[in-house]
Amino acid sequence: MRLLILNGPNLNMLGIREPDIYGHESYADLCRAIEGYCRQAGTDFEIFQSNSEGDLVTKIQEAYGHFDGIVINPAAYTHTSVAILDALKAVGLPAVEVHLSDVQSREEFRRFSYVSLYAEKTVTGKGFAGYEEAIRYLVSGRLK
Ligand code: CA2
Repeated sequence: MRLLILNGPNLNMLGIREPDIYGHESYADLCRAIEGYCRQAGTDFEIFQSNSEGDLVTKIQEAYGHFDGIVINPAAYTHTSVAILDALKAVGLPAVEVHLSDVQSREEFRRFSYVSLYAEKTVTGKGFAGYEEAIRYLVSGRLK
């Protein structure tokens, strides 16, 4: 099994500001944690981060035939991107949406997610552990 882990805009800035919301750990720390979760779950993986909506769409398209599932934190594109939603629908791979923060308890504009219209599961407000839950779901729950 092979999972694609996608991270959207500004997640590469983790740990630099707003530690009260996103914690003190860096994006490199997040990647190390994801690597550990995937190893523990026994799955191959690739992590991709981009600040560009088009690059994320292209990466989702390229996942077709090469990956068995997608874990995606679309970051701000969560709330705006029909293009990412359409790309997920186009490839038809099982997908889990992850948010580090509890988006439901923040600003009104963070409450709606286009990606949630496709994702089988959404994990919010659990920090890095949300990625572990998503990976475990795809490896041992949804897929086998
Ligand atoms: O909670 C999440 O994981 C989010 O997807 C993070 C996004 C935000 O736009 C979503 O509404 C929820 C933001 C990504 C990181 O933003 C930073 C802001 C300041 C400092 C470092 C990162």
